[in-house]
Amino acid sequence: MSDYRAMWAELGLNLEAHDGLLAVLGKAYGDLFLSQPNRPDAMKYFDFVMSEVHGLRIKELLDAKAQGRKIIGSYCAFVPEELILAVDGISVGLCTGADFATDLVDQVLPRNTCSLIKSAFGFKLGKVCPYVEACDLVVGENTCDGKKKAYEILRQFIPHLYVIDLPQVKSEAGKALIRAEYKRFAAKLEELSGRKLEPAKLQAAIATVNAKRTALKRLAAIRRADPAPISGLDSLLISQISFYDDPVRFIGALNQLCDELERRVAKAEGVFPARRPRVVVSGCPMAVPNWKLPAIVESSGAVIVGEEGCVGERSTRWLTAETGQSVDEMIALIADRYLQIDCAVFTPNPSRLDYVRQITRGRNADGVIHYTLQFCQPYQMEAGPVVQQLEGESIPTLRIDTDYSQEDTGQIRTRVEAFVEQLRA
Ligand code: BJ8
Repeated sequence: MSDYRAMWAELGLNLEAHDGLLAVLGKAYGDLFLSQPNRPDAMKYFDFVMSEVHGLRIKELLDAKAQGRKIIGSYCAFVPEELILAVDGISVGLCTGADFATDLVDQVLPRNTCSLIKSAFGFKLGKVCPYVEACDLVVGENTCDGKKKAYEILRQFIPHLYVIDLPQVKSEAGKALIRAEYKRFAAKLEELSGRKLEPAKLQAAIATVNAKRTALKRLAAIRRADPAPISGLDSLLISQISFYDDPVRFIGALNQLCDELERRVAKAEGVFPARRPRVVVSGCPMAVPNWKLPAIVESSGAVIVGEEGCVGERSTRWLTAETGQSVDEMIALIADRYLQIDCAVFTPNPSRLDYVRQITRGRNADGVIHYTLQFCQPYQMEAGPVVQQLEGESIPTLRIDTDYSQEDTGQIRTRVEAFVEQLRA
C-alpha cells in the first residue's frame, strides 16, 4: 500500500490506533483468505480491493469529493443506493463488523447492545474509519429498537446524521410511509448535492444497482454446484465489498469471476472436494470484517453455499422494476422493492422463513446454521420459529448466538464440528 498517512491524518484518524487496526486486519486477511487453497484467479481483484480498502478507495472518494460529488454512508440494506447514484453521489456501507474502542463505547451505550451497533460507535469514537470521516451525510434508519435509539446518541458524534423512518408492518400504511420517506430522502440528497433528480439519471441509477444485484444473484446461483467452485468466505467477502466498491467496476469484476466459476463448474472443479457437507447461514448481517463464523465452519469440514442475511441474499433477491417514467413513479417503485426486504424487524415476517427453506433446498444444502448476535432481539426471536420449521421438515439446524469477541471461538468450533459430523452421517 502506498503511503496514505497524510490523507488519514487530514481525515482526523488516530494514526496509532489505525495502524493497529490495519495490522490486525491484514494478518486476519492473510490467514483466512489468502491461505485458502485453489482460489479462483479472479479473486485477485477482490484481494486488491481489500488491500487498498483504507488507501486507494479512500483516495478515490476524496478525489470525487474534490469534484463536488457527495459521499453518503449507511448502516442498513434499506438505504436506497439508487437515489444516491442519481445525484452523482457515492454510497458506502460503513464498517460494523469488529469491536473497537470498547471502553469509549461502554461509556455511551448500554452493555447489552448488539455488537453491530457497538461497532458503528467504536469505529467513530476510536477514529479509525476513513469512510465515516469522509462522509458528507451518514444515514441511519428506524429499524430495530437498538439502532433507532442508538442514532439519537450517535448524532452527538456525527452531526450530519440523517435518519429515515421505516414501517414495521407491510401494510398499505407501511407502503405509504416508506414511499414518503424515500421522497423526503430524495429531497435531502438534492439539497445536499445541489443536483436535481432527473428521470434519465434515476433510470440509469436503477439499472446500475439492478445490474449489481443481478451479478450477485448470478454468483449465488453458481454456488449450487457440487463441488463448490468458490468458498463461502470468499462469497461473503464479495458481498461485503459490494457495499463500498465503485458499482460499475465491481459488476465487471464479479461477472468476470462468475465466468471463471462457470468454467470450473463445467469441469467439476471445486475449492473443496465434492460431497463436503453443505451449509446455509441465516440470520444477522455479517458486516466487514466479521469473518468469525464462516472461518470456523469452513475449517471444520463444511462449505457455506448461501447466506440468508443482509450481507448476502436478503439485499439482492429483489430488483427494482425498470418501468417508471417520472421521478415520482420511480421513487415509488424503488420503495416497493425495498419494502420486500424481509428483515426481522417486520411483523409478521413469513417470507424470510420461506426463503431460508427455498435457498436450503435450491443449493442442495444439508443443514442451516442460524446465526444471531447477542442482544439482537428481532433475529433471536425469529430463531425459534425458523429452527422449529426447518427441523419439522427434517433439515438439521444449529443455533449460534455470539458477538465479535474471540472468546467463544473454541466453544463455537466444538459445536460446529459436531454439527458437521451430524451432516456427514
Ligand atoms: S435490513 S437486518 S441491515 S436492520 S443485529 S442492529 S437488527 S439488534 S442489522 Fe439490519 Fe437493516 Fe434489518 Fe438488514 Fe438491530 Fe439485530 Fe443489532 Fe441489527
